[in-house]
Amino acid sequence: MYLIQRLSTYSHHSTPVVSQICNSCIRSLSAYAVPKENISQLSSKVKSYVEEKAKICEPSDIHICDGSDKENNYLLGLMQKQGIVEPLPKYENCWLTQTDPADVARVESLTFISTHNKRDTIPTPKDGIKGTLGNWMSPEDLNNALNERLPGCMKGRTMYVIPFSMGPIGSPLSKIGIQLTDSPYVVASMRIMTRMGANVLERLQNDEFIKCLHSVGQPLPMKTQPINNWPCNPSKTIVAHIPENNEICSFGSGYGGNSLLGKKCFALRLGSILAKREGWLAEHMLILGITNPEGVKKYIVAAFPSACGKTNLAMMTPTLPGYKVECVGDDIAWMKFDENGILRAINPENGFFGVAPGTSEKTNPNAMKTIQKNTLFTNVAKTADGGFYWEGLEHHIKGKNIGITSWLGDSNWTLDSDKPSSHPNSRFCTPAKQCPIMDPAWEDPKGVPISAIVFGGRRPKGVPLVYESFNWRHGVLIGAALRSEATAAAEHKGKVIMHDPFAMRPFFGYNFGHYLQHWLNFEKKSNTKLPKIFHVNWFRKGETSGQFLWPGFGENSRVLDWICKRVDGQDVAQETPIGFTPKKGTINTEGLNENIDFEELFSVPKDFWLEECDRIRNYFTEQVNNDVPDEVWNQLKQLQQRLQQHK
Ligand code: SAT
Ligand code: MN
Repeated sequence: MYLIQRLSTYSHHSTPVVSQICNSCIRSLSAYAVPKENISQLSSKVKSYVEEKAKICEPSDIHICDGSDKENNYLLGLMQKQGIVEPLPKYENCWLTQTDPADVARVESLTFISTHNKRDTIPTPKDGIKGTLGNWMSPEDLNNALNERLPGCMKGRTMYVIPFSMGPIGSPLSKIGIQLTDSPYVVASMRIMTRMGANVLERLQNDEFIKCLHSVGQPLPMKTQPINNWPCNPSKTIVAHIPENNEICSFGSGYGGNSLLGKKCFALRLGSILAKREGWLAEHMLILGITNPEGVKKYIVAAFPSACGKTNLAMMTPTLPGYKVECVGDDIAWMKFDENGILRAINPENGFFGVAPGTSEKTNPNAMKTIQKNTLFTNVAKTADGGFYWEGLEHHIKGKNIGITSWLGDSNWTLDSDKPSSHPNSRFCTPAKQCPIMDPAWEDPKGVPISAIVFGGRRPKGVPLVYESFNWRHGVLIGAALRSEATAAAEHKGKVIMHDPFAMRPFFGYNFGHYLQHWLNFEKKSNTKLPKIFHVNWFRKGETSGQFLWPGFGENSRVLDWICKRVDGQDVAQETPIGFTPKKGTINTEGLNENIDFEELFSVPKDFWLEECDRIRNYFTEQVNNDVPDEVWNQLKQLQQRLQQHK
C-alpha cells in the first residue's frame, strides 16, 4: 500500500493518518500539492493525470491502490469505522452497505456524451420527438458543468488511484483504465469487478489508458450529516464521457454504473467507440459455453434488456440430460474477429454486479453459491443472525422467527410489511472466480470462439420461443428491432413493450445509426466467419390460457441445443416470414415433464407481425431518422413483404 500524504501539515499526529482525516487536519490543510517523490513510481502519463486532477479536486491525500488483501482489509475496516459498511457474519468476508435512498440506480437522464459534433453522438430525432438514444452535451457546456462541480470537490477526502484492467491482464483484447475516486466503497467494488492493482501499473508502462474521474461530490466537512453515512450529491450528479480524450468524469453519485466506471461507462459507452475505431464489438451480452453429451462445446453470446434473466441464463443449470453450461460472463462481451476469421470474445469484467431480489436457489443456484464469501451487498435487508435477505428468499425465513431489518432500516420488517425488504435495484458484487461453473477458458487472453449471437426479449405475445435470422443483415435488423416488456415510467401504469435495440439503448457511445452500419460492415469484410444470429423469447403466454407457454430457466438449455444444431447446419429448421423456426419435433424434450403447446409457442401470427413492422418503422423514423442505414430499411421492407405474401 502506498499512502501519499503531506505529513508536514499533520504535525499533531505522531504516526501517518490512515483513517478519515480529523477535523483539525482539515482546517490546517493549505493549498494542495502532490509530493513528487511519492508518485515517482507512476508512469509520466499517469502521474500527470493524477496531478492534474488532484490540483482541481484538492483531496487531502492520495492513495495509489495496489489491490492487495492488506489494502482491502484496511479499507473495509476504515469503512466499518465510518459506518459505510457492516459485516454479515453469517458468511465469510461479506459486507453490507445501505446507500442514501436518493442514490440507488444509474441515472440515465444525467448521463452525457460530449463531442463537438452532436450527430456523432446521437441521431437527430424526427421533429417534435424526444430522442431516447443517449444524451449529448457540447464541450463548452460540459466544461462549465465540470468547472462548477470539480474544484475542491475532494477536500478532506482521500483520492484513491485505481489502476484497472478490463479483461485479463495482458490480453490483446483488454484495455487499461485509471480511476480516481474519493469513495473507498468504489475502490472495494472495483477490486471485485475489475483486475485492479500494482500489476496493472506494471503492465501499463507508459502506454495510454482510459481516464476515469469519480467524486461523490461532497467535500468535507459536510454541512449536514450524510444519510446512512453515504455522501452523494443527487442534485448535481453528472456522468460524462469525452470520447476525444478517452475520458470519463462522474460526479455526485456513488452507486453502481455511475461510479464503477469500468462497467457501463468504459466497457460499453467508450468501449463501443473504441470498438468502432478499431474494428471490433463492445456489447451488452453474456457469454456462455454449452457442451453436449458427445463432449462438443460451443460458445454463445446473448443480449437481453433488463428483467429477462440474463445473469440466470449465464449461470444456468441445464435440465437436458448430459449437457453442461459454463459461464464466461453475465453482462458484457468484447469481441473481435481473429486472424482466422473467428469471432472471439472476452468478458472484460472480473465479477458480477447482479440484481439481488429474485436471485434464489430456484432461479440461480450458482449465483447463490458464488455470493457466500468476499461479497459486497448494497441495499438489501439483513437477518438478525447476520445474513442477507431479499424478495425471493421467503423460504429462508418462513416459519422461522428471524428478525429482519429492511434496507431502509425498519427492524420490524416482516413478510406482511407493505414495503419490500430490499430496494428492487439492490445488488451483490461478487468475484466471478467464485462461481462454481466458471468456464475453464473464461480468462483465456485469446477469448473464446463465438458460434452464435442471440437476442432476446420479454414478449408475452406473438414472438416464438426461438427463431433464426436468414443471414447477418437480417440479424442486424433483429437486434435493432429488439423490444421487451418493462415496467414503464410512472405516467403509464403497468407494463409496456419498450424498444431496447441490441439491449444497448442506455449504453451506446455514439450514434445508433452509425452503430448499425458498423455491424453491417462486418459482412463486407473478407475472411470473417460470421456467427449465426437468433432471437429467443422465454416469456410467451397462451392467448387463451394467459399462462407462460414455456417453463424457462434450466429448460432453456433445450433451445440452446437447437441453436447449436443449426450452427452445425442440421436440417432442423423450417422457413417462416420472420426467419427459421424449429421443425416439428426438433426441440429435444427428453426428460421434459410438462405438456408444451409447441404449435402455439412457435406460431407466427401475421397481423401481430405486420403491426410489429409498423412499430419498428415508426421507431426508426422517429428516433433514428436519417441515420438508419439503407440496408436496415431494406431488411424491414423485405420482412413486411414476406409477411404480406404469407397466408
Ligand atoms: O448499475 S449498473 O449500471 O452497473 C447495472 C445496471 O443498472 O444495469
Ligand atoms: Mn447490464
